[in-house]
Amino acid sequence: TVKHQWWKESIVYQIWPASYKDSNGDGVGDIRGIVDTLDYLKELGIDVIWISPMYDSPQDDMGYDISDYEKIYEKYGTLNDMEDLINESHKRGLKIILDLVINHTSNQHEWFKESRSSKTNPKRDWYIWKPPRYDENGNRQPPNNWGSYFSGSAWTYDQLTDEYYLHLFAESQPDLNWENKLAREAIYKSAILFWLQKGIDGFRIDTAGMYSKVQSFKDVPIIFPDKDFQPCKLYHQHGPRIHEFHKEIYERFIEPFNAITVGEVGHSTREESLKYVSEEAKEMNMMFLFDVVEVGVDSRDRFRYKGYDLIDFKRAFHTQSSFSEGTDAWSTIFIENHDQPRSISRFGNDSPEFRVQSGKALATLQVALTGTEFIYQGQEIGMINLPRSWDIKEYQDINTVNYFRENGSKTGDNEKLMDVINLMARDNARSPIQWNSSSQGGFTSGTPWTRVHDNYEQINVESQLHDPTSMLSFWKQAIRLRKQYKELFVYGRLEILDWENENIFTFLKIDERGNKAYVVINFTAKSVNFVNLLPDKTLTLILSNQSKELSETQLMPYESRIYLVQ
Ligand code: TEU
Repeated sequence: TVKHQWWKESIVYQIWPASYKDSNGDGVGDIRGIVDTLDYLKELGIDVIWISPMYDSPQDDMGYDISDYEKIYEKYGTLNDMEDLINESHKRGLKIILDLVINHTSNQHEWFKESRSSKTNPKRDWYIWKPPRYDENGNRQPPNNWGSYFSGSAWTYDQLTDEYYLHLFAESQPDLNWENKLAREAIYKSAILFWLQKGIDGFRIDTAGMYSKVQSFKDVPIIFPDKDFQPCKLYHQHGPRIHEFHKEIYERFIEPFNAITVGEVGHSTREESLKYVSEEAKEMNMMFLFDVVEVGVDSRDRFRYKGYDLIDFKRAFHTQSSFSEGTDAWSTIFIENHDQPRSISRFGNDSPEFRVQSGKALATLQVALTGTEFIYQGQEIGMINLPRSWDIKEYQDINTVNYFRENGSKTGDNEKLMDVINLMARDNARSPIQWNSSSQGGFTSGTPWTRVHDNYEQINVESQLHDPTSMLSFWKQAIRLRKQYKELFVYGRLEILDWENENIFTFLKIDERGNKAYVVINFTAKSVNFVNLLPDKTLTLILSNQSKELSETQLMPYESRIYLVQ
């Protein structure tokens, strides 16, 4: 039997502070803005709020480049505001988890400034420094062929000491050296203990599989012959000491504070996943796997898009949501976050005709699956990707900008590249939340740091709040239902009934007593034949995304239904 825990039943809502709500008119979202909307989140049915990095940072990677773990980025507010947010959340029974970004810091962090200052500085070894290699012509080259997630080499040369430092992400995000015990202790004290003592309830652990690098720092095998630098997961994902590090964090900090954690692990086999999240392993409570969000893409390069069909999609959900079945581990459910495009544009249909319908179908799927459910800001009102007509200049994410710089054609014909950028860029998730139909969608009274989507008059919170047929009302209803039937939806076993069907996704959720829910979703923009796969059972409808009477033989475009089976 699966052990019941409050965090398994919780709905977690992710906030990306820069684009959430601006309370002071400087064009950037802030912590006050979050405090002002806590009742809205409570009303939606949220239990836990995850705040993406709000720490002091030069914002090269939107706060995932931290220059001081114990300070707040000026434009977001102050430590006082954070304390208020924690208190005001707790008053409403909401928990707060923070992003724990400890694979790297910003190059503006004091630790790195010291580390780079000389080869003999006591903090030199807190980061990963290596001497250059020289090619046959005597030209200086990086220590190996590892590529950064944000294009180019994973190494940057520093003239001051004639060595390179490692950065799996941006040049301004040097990787910490987890082999160094003093560095680890400093991370624990500043990034973890400081915040637990302030009363937060846990962490989302960034890049949780990457801290332990294979220490030989050898070249990786060539995967993309057209590139100078190669994806190097082989030597940094699930490295030799990764589980030791997580056990240390859990035992010394997470468990004593009774906190919860969800690790961003991304890619791993079932066997590897269980090492992180089996209860017995005592490393983290849950993990994010990328099976669903990377369906149809090459996981080593998000802009190499291959496409997918509904069968791939089913397989991805099955892997992600049921890998823990029969074990003491736990899984998560999500289709959006700050690194992913909007789900309606990607997995549904963002045309005006089907946007709401397909959004509700996706919500139906989400609330019915096993695992802790995560929703990303704006998902609840059905926000969609940026308009295709926008110029590359509207894109601000370092991932997108660097990629375009490296891959944009010299002739200026970039239509194909822009198609895939428009489909997959992280910028799609980062446009400001549309609160109402006033100028700038009510996000700010000033000039927004990034452009507000043109559709804010059609898609915004205010217009949906009191409309019982809105996306937002549907999410509320769906969340209530998930909680009401938690044995089935949160804890139940998943059984897919139509693996081969390319149009419809049909599955059962089965609880420990054998009670069943029957879920049917049409994933196409056409009406399709509906064949009831349980003809001799009594079916009671408990959720539907249609306003008309339901047909017994047809499913409308993107129609979704959940029945209880008797
Ligand atoms: O992401 C790490 C990660 O593995 C990726 O999803 C990454 O964003 C993607 O490969 C880029 O194409 C985390 C954060 O979620 C992300 O926002 C940060 O940029 C990254 O770590 C660095 O801190």
